[in-house]
Amino acid sequence: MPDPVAGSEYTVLTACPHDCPDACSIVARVKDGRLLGVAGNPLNPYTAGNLCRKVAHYEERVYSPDRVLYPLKRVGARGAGEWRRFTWDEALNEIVLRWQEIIRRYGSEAILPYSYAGTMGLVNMDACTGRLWNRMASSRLARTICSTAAQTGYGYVYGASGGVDPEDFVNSQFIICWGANLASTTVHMMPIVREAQRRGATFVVIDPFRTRTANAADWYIAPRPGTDAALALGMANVIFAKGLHDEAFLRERTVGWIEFRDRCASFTPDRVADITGIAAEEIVKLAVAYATQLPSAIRLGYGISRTSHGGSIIRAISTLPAVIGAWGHSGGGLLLSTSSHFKFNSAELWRPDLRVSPQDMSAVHWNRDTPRTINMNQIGDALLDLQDPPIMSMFVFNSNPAAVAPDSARVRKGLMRDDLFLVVHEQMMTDTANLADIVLPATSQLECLDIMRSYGHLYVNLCTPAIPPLGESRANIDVQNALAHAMGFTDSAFDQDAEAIIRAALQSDSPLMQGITYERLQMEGFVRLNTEETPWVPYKAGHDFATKSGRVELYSAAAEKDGYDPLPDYYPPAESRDGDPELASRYPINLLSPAAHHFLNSTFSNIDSLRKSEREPRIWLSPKDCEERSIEDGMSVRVWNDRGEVILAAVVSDRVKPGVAWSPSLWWHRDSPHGANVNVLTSQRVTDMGGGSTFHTNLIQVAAATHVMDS
Ligand SMILES: Nc1nc2c(c(=O)[nH]1)N[C@H]1C(S)=C(S)[C@@H](COP(=O)(O)OP(=O)(O)OC[C@H]3O[C@@H](n4cnc5c(=O)[nH]c(N)nc54)[C@H](O)[C@@H]3O)O[C@H]1N2
Ligand SMILES: Nc1nc2c(c(=O)[nH]1)N[C@H]1C(S)=C(S)[C@@H](COP(=O)(O)OP(=O)(O)OC[C@H]3O[C@@H](n4cnc5c(=O)[nH]c(N)nc54)[C@H](O)[C@@H]3O)O[C@H]1N2
Ligand SMILES: [Mo]
Repeated sequence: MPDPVAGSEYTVLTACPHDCPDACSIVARVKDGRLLGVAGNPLNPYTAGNLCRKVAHYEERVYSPDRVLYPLKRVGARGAGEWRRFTWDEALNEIVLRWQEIIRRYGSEAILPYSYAGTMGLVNMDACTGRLWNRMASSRLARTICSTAAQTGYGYVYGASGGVDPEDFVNSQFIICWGANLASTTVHMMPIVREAQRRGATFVVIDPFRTRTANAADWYIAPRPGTDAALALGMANVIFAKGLHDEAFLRERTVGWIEFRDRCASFTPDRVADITGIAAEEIVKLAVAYATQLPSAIRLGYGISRTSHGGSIIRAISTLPAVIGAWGHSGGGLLLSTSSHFKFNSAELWRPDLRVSPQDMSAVHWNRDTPRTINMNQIGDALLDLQDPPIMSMFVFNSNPAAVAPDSARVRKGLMRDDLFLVVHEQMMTDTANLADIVLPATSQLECLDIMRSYGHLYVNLCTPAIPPLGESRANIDVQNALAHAMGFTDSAFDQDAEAIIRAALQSDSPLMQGITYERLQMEGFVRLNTEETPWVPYKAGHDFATKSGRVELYSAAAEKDGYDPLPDYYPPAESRDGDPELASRYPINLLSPAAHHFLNSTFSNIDSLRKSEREPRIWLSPKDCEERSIEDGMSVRVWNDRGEVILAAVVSDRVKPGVAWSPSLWWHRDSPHGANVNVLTSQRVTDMGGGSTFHTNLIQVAAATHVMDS
């Protein structure tokens, strides 16, 4: 931290840590150790001096009345909110005594670290997800709630998620934003899109909900939820049939294009129209425009992959740029994620070398050689049903599972278990922290050191602390190192502080990482990956894709080996008219619950000004569905399915078609009517590939709350 002169105002170059592709460079203004405000760093070409609504008044979050400032021990009933302050030493001792007892009786797998991306820092996320837990042989967490379905589907085609440079979209003539809500979730991409539009590009949005992004589009297309694979394969079919494909690219740089073309042939415009609800002529028009208004690019979202067949959907859409040979040309290609371009030294972060076997930790008879893995999307069932051993302790950090995980009623029941020892390391007294036995206070990013990659651009950011930790809060890495020491682990890894870990992570042979040093990051705040040019065009002729063949795998032997069809296909969503007619007859409406504009998952949902902007927990319903149910705008409605029930305020709106509903995520249960947010309705079912979440494949019924319904 800089050593300021008392009474003077100064600035610190730092970065936003939140789970967002934009990973902004920030200038923090500080006086006497207090944060006065933040602004986007004007020198970073992608941040361009702008911050989103959520982060623009970050001081509201840093100094929120919900901040946890001291270690707290539960004194009343679980969830009653009665706490006693105690010291860090007492807290660490108690945790370790309980854990040692659990390991002795149940084995180390009875302990589960549960985390996601509260901070995306490589130190306080990546390193904290490996190291200690490897050494403890705890159960492993499959971190699947967000991106693994998409990564797996995309990976079968391209090997790794190395999308095109977002700054190159200004050079596109045709941009499809597909299942992404850029104007809310990737706000720094919108000025780039607008600039492309000024230069003549057509901007298309494909989304069952007419989002803010769709309002900025030249052409908006609303498919039935979960049917996009059919649309993509249908577009490919039109392109092949009209001879608009790039045969040279297909021959030289793909695998299996003939088999792929034959597969697409069954996706005629009429069949696709029937599946997607989009007119056949519009499908043809879209395919022709995509293949002829060159260069054309697709911005693909993760949101669309949170459907029962999300992996197959992403896989099908991802083939399109190869069909028209869009790769390797400025303004062309596809961007799902840029993350695999950041080649940090991941072994130095995760430290797989620290792994021991559960058998090394205790002599319990059910111990395996390798710890089991628990899918975070099924944490409700895992807490309630798993045996040999049951989960006896959960250590939660960087996440708020009570609010964000699907099938909330089950999750909450699991977290309420009397015999569960629940420790939550948090900044805020969240729905999850409120159920804990011990709450440990966490620093905000402005109070600790870290380094960030991005999944939406090509800049590395250093998060330099701007202010001292509030209260007794500590960074994740410091807490986990302290726990390791208290457990008696003597490995030198646990003596590494954030700076040592960052320096180790920067040791990389990748040409893209050359010249990125800790010292330079300290001076400049951010450094662009060492690309040949700006904007950067990856995968030019002569540069391999990351698949085994080095080509785009339209026919995937890897998929076949994993038990999937080697060619992409369309599958009806599990909960839908075609996927489960019986269920659809009882629950005729498909609920989508994607990102809210003013919240970030459940982060920021406790900040007064943002809560005011988001108004109240709401659900958008079509005029037809409302009329049939005598629902008027603003009315409280009951929304339910076999998993549970919530009360929401209805918005009668033609932004959704009949049979579709939209409710932005995520309010805290604490702030929701009857203490239940939309995740009471979502299911623990996982995607076809990658074990991902299915937040958008959930059928519901709706009725005016004043009417008594039989359920
Ligand atoms: N303001 C804000 N920003 C965020 C977040 C947030 O919560 N709030 N979350 C952050 C995180 S963790 C992530 S992963 C990213 C997510 O960023 P996005 O990928 O943009 O995610 P979502 O908004 O969840 O979903 C995108 C869109 O997919 C649409 N969709 C759902 N089902 C389908 C379908 O079957 N077909 C099509 N075509 N579209 C579908 C939804 O209606 C939604 O508008 O955003 C990050 N940024
Ligand atoms: N219905 C529905 N549910 C969803 C989604 C959806 O679209 N619809 N989106 C899903 C997606 S894409 C995702 S990624 C998940 C996100 O799930 P989570 O990663 O759990 O996301 P957040 O709700 O942002 O909770 C992060 C928590 O980490 C805390 N935190 C922040 N920084 C730190 C730190 O440095 N240390 C510690 N110890 N804690 C910290 C924050 O205070 C916050 O409470 O939610 C999923 N849930
Ligand atoms: Mo996410």
